[in-house]
Amino acid sequence: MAVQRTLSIIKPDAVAKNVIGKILTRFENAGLKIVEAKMAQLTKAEAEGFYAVHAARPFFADLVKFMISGPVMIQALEGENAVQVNRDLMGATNPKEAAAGTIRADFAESIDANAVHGSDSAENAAIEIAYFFGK
Ligand code: IDP
Repeated sequence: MAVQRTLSIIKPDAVAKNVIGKILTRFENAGLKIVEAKMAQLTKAEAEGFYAVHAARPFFADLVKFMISGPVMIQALEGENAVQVNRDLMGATNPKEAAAGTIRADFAESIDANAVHGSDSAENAAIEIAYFFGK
């Protein structure tokens, strides 16, 4: 498996809990390098654009509202098989279904406030990294 990049967002709930460092440490311990990083307060338009694929879903408005409810930390992570490595670290979308020891099992409260975003494919990772880092 080649070296890949993936987009990670530490969502407002996890930033508010003051666990940015703990989450970044998990990435580093798994061999992922943080090659881009920034704090951001997303605008409604930025959050809607980022999650445009979910625009027709019933939870879309709540998702956007949550993502703009406070600052986030956005990173590009690089490493072997980075997309899947990050998805494995994150755990299932619903923290109640996330495997023990995953980020969502340890830091997330609910399917809405679930601590982290991670790209679900190399193709989407390239689009998402360009969306926030412009390259
Ligand atoms: P993922 O973040 O695990 O890739 P997606 O299906 O891409 O999950 O959904 C994007 C985000 O939308 C989730 O992380 C979660 O915050 C929110 N979401 C997904 N499904 C639901 C739902 O059924 N109710 C409320 N929020 C949801």
